[in-house]
Amino acid sequence: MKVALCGFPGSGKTTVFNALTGLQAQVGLGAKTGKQNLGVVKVPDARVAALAKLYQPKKTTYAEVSFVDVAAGGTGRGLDVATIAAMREGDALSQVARAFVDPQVEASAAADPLREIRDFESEMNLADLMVIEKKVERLRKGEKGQPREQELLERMKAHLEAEKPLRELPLAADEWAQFSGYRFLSQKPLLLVLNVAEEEVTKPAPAPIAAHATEHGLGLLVLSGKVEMDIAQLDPTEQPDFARSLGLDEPAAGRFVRSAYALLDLVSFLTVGPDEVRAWTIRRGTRAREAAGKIHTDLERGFIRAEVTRHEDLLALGSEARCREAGKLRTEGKDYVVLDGDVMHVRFAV
Ligand SMILES: Nc1nc2c(ncn2[C@@H]2O[C@H](COP(=O)(O)OP(=O)(O)OP(=O)(O)O)[C@@H](O)[C@H]2O)c(=O)[nH]1
Ligand SMILES: [Mg+2]
Repeated sequence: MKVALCGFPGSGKTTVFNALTGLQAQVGLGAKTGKQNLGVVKVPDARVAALAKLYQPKKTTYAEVSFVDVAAGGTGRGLDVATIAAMREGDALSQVARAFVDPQVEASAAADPLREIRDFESEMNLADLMVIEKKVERLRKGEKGQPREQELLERMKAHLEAEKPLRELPLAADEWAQFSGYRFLSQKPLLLVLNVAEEEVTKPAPAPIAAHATEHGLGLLVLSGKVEMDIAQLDPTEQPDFARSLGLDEPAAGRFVRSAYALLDLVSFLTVGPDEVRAWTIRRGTRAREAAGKIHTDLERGFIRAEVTRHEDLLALGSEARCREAGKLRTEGKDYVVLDGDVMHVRFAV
């Protein structure tokens, strides 16, 4: 999964990027250089850690999320071509909105995050609208399109012109499917990050922003990029205690990744053995055969059955053999819907 961190210049994207990845990309320069930062983080997962303790495998592999810090290039508030292109690559977008005031930061006197959120949404709607208008124009002039393409695009156009993002346009899944190549920005899941001042980290989000997120089905996280960046630079073993000393339950990286998973409706299943204990990411509702394909295409093609245990049972009983004796190991067919935390062993023929 790839999350693109975006937002207006100086909102704290690079600071948040550093907080999430533990990297040390240079802050305060992005808008001038147009430089993008890339980083990968492991998804914290206590189940993987516990299973690794049980199996002592050669290798332990956590699920990963990659982040790209999309420097808001250009001059004004608008989105330039490179920024839009980088955002289109994301499976999800996360807009960092500035809620901190820092006298050292240029033009940082007043913060109006809700306005920033709305303005940025308008920019994303506009970027999609421009693409759609061009296509509609060509179709009107006689370019051959898919069946119903023009009709649906006209509906999207009207929707965007009413200043509503495409994720709020109720089209059927098969209607959306033919437009997947467009990678519309306003259709992507959006996680808002309210970048607050150091002394505000333990406060909930202001009511109007929380209401906005709820009303529009957006994720929302409150954090201080600066504080979290300090936490992320510490040794991992010291991070939880330091976070707690600041009144935080945990570092933001964990909260962020969980929110992104929830927003994208992602879950993890697990595989275990002496070689590797590993978490695999799938969309909720994925069936066993398709899930097996995540591990290897051979496992999908030659799928026979899946042997499934719950990680709780496996941890409590100590081995798959004991789970079998206790009736806790199920045999499931290709259409079994894999659940979060299932431990799966795929039987297949090559
Ligand atoms: N006080 C305070 N300052 C912050 C916080 N987050 C970022 N800043 C400061 O705000 C300035 C801009 O932060 P960046 O992380 O570079 O912002 P950006 O969104 O990446 O900016 P561009 O890449 O230029 O668009 C820097 O001087 C940061 O130190 C925060 O939580 N609190
Ligand atoms: Mg930056």
